[in-house]
Amino acid sequence: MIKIFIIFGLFLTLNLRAEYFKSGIDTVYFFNPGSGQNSGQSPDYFPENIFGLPDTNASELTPSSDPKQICSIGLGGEIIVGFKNYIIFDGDGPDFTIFENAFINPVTKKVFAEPSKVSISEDGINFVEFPYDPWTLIGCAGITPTNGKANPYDPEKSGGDKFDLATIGLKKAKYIKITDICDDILNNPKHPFYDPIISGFDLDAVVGLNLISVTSNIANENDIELFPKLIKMADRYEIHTNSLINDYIIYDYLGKVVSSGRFNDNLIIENKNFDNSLYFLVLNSNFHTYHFKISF
Ligand SMILES: [Ca+2]
Ligand SMILES: [Ca+2]
Repeated sequence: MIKIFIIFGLFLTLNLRAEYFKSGIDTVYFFNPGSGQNSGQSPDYFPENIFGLPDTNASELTPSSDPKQICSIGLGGEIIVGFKNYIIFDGDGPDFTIFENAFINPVTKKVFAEPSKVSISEDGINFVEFPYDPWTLIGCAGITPTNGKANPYDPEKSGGDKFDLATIGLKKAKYIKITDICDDILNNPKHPFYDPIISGFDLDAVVGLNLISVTSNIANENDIELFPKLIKMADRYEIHTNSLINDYIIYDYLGKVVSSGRFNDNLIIENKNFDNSLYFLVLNSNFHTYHFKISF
């Protein structure tokens, strides 16, 4: 009878969270400005004006329009941004926030919105779009004012528009594409957000909330899971990894399955449950299969 003990626990959850970094973007991969507004596009300001954190002076009634802080993408414009040393990961809750300079019009009490659609990609070629409603603009960037006085890493208070990779079923992404869709509103005076002075999406900042370093414990850039660590102790093996391993299988040297099951955060394999022999441990995740040789 082989017994495998699986450890659950808050302790591990906390450790996993500690692997995530938070940062403003620091890289522009592509920029194709649209027509209309071009404020903040000159090299005097761009791209520093969209790097780092959102303008601390921005609030829901006083949007930032400082070209040192904001780059207008223009009508139909498109920009692809990201992080030099990080990949965005699907952690708990929202994974990144996009800050534009939307504001509440004090007369109409309505948001003055210059929206973009947002899509993300692992390879920079195939992008998956976040769903949005072209009428309510829910799911777009550029619809929620920035609260510059709040912690920009606190999506509950920071304002801006939040995006969760889980919404589109992606585990990771390296590229964020922001595409202005203001023409859809300008061309339709019946649109609830119609305003003749709409002039295109204005990007202030993009802040990653769940980031993983591409250089730490990672076999290559396309494999951003933290590689599982196999630790041999006197009386057992311990396998430490993040929570993305789905299941494990142990084969004997003849290829017969001797144990298998769901994998939850951690795995302990006790010597006393195995013969003095060679075994193969296989860990399966959505992205990868890991093979280990273990012997007792
Ligand atoms: Ca800015
Ligand atoms: Ca998430």
